Amino acid sequence: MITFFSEQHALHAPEFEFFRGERVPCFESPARAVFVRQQLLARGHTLREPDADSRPVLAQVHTPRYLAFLERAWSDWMALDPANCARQPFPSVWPVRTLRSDVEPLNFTARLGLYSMDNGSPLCAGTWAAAKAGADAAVSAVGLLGAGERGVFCATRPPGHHAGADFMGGYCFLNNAAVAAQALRQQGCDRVAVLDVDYHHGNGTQSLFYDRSDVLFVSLHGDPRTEYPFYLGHADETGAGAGEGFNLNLPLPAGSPACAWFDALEVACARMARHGADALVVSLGLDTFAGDPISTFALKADDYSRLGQRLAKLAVPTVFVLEGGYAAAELGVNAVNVIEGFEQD
Ligand code: SP5
Ligand code: ZN
Repeated sequence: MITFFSEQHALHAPEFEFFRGERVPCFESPARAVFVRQQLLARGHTLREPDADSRPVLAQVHTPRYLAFLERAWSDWMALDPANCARQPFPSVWPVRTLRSDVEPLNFTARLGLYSMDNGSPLCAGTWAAAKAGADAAVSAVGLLGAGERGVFCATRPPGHHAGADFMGGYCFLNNAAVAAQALRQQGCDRVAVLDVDYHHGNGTQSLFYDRSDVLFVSLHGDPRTEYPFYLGHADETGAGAGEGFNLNLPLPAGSPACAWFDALEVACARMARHGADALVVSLGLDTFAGDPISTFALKADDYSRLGQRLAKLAVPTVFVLEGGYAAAELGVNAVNVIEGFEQD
C-alpha cells in the first residue's frame, strides 16, 4: 500500500510526561514510527514524502488563534527565558466552567492551558513541524484516493484524534483524521465516514463533526467512565442538530476480550454501510493490542489482519491514519497487518 511517511516526525521528541506524579519517558515516542517504517520497508510497501500543503484544510478544521498559538508556541516559550530551551512547557491552569475562554491571555502558560485539555501532551521545538507533516500526509493521501487509489496509509506521528478545533490533548496537536475527512469533502465526496478504532475515544474528531450529517463518526473504545479521555465517548452521544444520528459511540468495558471488540466492529460496519459513504477514514490506533502499556484490550497480531480484511469488505476508498499504540516494537507488525489484510481481501 502506498504510505506517506515523513522524517519530520522525529522533530517531535519531548523527553518526558507525567505519570502518577513522576516524570516518565514519553509513551508516544519517535521509536514508534521507526518500527512502522522498518516493517513497511521489510514487507515491500512504498514510502512517499507528503507533497500537499494542508494549510487550507487546517484552517477549516482548527481555529485561527489555535493554529497561530501552536505554530509559535516554542518560540514564545523560548522568548520568556533562553534557559527554556532545555525545559518542556506544561499547562497548569485551565478555563473550566464559569471561566472565560473567549479572551486569549497574554501569559504563555495561561494560553497553553486555554488550548490544552490535559497536561499530558508535551511540546518541544519540533512539534509544529512534525504535526504539520502529518496533516500534509492526510491531504496527500486524499489526493491519491481522488486519483483512484483504493487504500493509502499515513504513517504519521504525533497522533491527532484527541485534538479539537482549538485544543491539543492526549499526545495530539492537529487532527489528521479530521483533516482527511474534510479534504475528502472538498474533493467532492458527499458522504464520508470516520471509523476510530484507537483504544481511546476520538473526542476531537467527534466534536469537529458532531453537528454534521455529511461526516459520520463511529468509534470503538474503552469506556470513558474509567478510560481516557473520560469526558466524552459515551453511548448516548448521537449527534446534534443536522448531525443527529451521525455519531455512534461503542464503548466497551476496560479489559474486554477481542471477541467483544469484533462484535462491536460489526455494529460499526453495519452503521457505516447504511451511511453509504464515498470514502472512509480510519483512525488507526493500535493501543487495543494485548501488549499495550497504557491500555486494557487484548487484540493480538493476527486480529489486525482480520480488521484489515473486514474493512476491505466495506468496498470504499480508505485512508488509514496512524493514531495511538505504545507497544513500540510490535507497532510496525500490527499496523502493516491491518493494511495487508485490507489489500488481501
Ligand atoms: C492518541 C492516544 O492514544 N492518546 C492517548 C493519551 C492517553 N493519555 C493518558 C495516559 C495515561 C496513562 N495511564 C496509564 C494507566 C496504566 N495503568
Ligand atoms: Zn489511544
